[in-house]
Amino acid sequence: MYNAPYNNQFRRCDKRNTVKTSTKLQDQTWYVLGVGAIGCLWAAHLGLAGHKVKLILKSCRRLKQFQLSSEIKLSQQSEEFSIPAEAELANDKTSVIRYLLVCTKSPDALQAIQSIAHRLDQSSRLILLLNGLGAQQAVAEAFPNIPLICATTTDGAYLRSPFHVTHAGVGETHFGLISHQDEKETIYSELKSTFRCLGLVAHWDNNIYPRLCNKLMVNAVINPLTAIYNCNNGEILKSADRLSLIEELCIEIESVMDKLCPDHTSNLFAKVQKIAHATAGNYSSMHQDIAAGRLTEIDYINGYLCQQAKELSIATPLNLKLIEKIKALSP
Ligand code: KPL
Repeated sequence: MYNAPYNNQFRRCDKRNTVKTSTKLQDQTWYVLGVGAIGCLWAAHLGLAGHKVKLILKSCRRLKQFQLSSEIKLSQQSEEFSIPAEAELANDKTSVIRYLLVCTKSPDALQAIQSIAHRLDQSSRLILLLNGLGAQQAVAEAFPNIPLICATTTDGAYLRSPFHVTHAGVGETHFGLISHQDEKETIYSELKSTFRCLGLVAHWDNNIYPRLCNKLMVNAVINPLTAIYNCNNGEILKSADRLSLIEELCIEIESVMDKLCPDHTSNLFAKVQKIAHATAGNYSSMHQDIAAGRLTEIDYINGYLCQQAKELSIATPLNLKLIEKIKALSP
């Protein structure tokens, strides 16, 4: 299912070796903000494809930790790669950032981008690979002069240790422009060549909103339920009571999305069961956030849905209940 991951021009590193040379196809420096599993996965693949990668870190402690090796480790399909990268603090530099990939948690996205606002201009390509909805709109309002690209992924990844990512499930990432539509063709042709050389599957969508909504709908069921029941994705399917709650919840979510995004895919109940089954052994990101005492993305998933529903005068009692329960479990 992978795209041909490595072009002949790139030297592929052997197991546990470091990528020593690579002939750059394009002169692109990619900055990555948010170095969780997905941020590291993309940073690693951009580096493997020959781009210069710079991580923007939020503390001196993280910077020092990264500089012990100055590389990102990627484990995938029983192979290990070490990809050299650079890192800097948000306020350390002043040079303009042209390619910025934002993979933070949704609640942190706006503030993180604002911390480097002085380095962004109209030529910047701002790509938001975030969960849920709401943060993208806040960034679009705060940065009206910069074309905003949103992305959503089904790749599965987890961090083994800081800056060491395992690509656990091969999925796809879809990108699309949500502002400055007049620049669509230029931006698309620019990014197309980057995506083509990546070892990740990436597609451009003319309308990314339905895809963001589809992901949100699934997350609005699996994420809070796994956190509330303190279980993995598969276990939410394991009782008749849980299944009937899921079914009712799906109906409520669809009633909102039918109005909000008529292009969403149908039969959420079947889709949730399929995804929970396919990722049965995984713990959802919300379960992991609660377990680690972090703020969750509930306001950008079920919260976004309820807020939109309120404007549409649609009742969402089940979603409101889930939000209340998650907030009670959150720090
Ligand atoms: O996207 C996910 C998440 O955990 O955020 C799911 C689909 C629930 C997979 O774990």
